[in-house]
Amino acid sequence: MTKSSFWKLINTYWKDMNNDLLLESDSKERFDFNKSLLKDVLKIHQSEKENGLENIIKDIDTKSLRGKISGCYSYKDLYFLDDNCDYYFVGDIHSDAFILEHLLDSIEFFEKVDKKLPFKVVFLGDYVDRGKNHLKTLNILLLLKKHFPENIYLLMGNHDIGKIENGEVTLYLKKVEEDMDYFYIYLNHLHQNHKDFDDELLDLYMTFMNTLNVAAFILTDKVTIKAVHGGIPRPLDDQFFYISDYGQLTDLTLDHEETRIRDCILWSDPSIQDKKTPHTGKRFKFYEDQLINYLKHMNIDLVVRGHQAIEMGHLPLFDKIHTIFSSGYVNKGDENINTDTAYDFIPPKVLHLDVKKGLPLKVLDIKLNNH
Ligand SMILES: [Mn+2]
Repeated sequence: MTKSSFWKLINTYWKDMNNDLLLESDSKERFDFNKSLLKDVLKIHQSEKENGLENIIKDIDTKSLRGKISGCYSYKDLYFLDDNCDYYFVGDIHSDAFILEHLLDSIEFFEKVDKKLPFKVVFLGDYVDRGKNHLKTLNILLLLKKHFPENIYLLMGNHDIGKIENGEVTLYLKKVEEDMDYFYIYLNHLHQNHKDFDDELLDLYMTFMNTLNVAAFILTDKVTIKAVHGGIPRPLDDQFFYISDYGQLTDLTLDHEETRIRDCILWSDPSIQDKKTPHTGKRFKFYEDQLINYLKHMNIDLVVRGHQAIEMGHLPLFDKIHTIFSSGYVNKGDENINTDTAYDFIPPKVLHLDVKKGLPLKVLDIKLNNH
């Protein structure tokens, strides 16, 4: 699929549409387009998961995987990607469809695809909530995964999971407001108010979001990276010996502070404070020595994550963890022309691993006419 046919298809359904407008208009064609895309991508995700690593995984050490896998594998909701190619990491998008077009331009996505250059784009989750274009954002991501399954990898963020049952919305967020800027509240509204937004479509959305993989281990010749939305599991006496299988990272069982281990890696944040504050719950802070112990335990070099709306769009800490945020302003002259974003104070960024050069990662701007 070419760049122009890609955007032509998106514009057929989504030109000038946003959360507010969709509520009033006839949308059967849009809903049907969504349905078929969701079905196609769920099939792709299913086939990735069937391509499992069960026979190869022995322990938690990434070293044991070297030379044994090739391409993309999935094991217990984790990706293992060992293609020795360039990687791009995209932080939180938050229903900002506008940024996706400029982001793909900034990394010359379609040009690279045309030239058959090997590369992968890893999205770190939080696709929905807050911004102005939930469904268009998801449509773009789904269309990308459908047509470029080996270039696009979609991880789960804490905003992406939720549940709607008999008209009741359950979110895993602190605040639940009756606000259309929350994706699941919006979905529930569509389901209850549009005859063409049927049970099947609602179920497809929930299945897609709730079955996304939770982290990706990227193994290139020079560097091993864990990509994830939040961070690391909760330290136990600053250590991680209780994690002895990769699968535990995505476990829904509780850790020693009564929190699902999966939720810890979706929510936790690095901290530069000297004094450790003991934290229970999902959004705990972890410190430099704990991060170093975790990297050693897993035999990885670096964590790349999103989750925090960093003022500059990018923040490296301890030389070992990068926070990246990818929604924000796109200026024309001095004026922001991105009306989809809820973060019009952030310069959005993307991270690039140039496989030939290795570290450090390069920080790319997302802006108008980047090339
Ligand atoms: Mn988040």
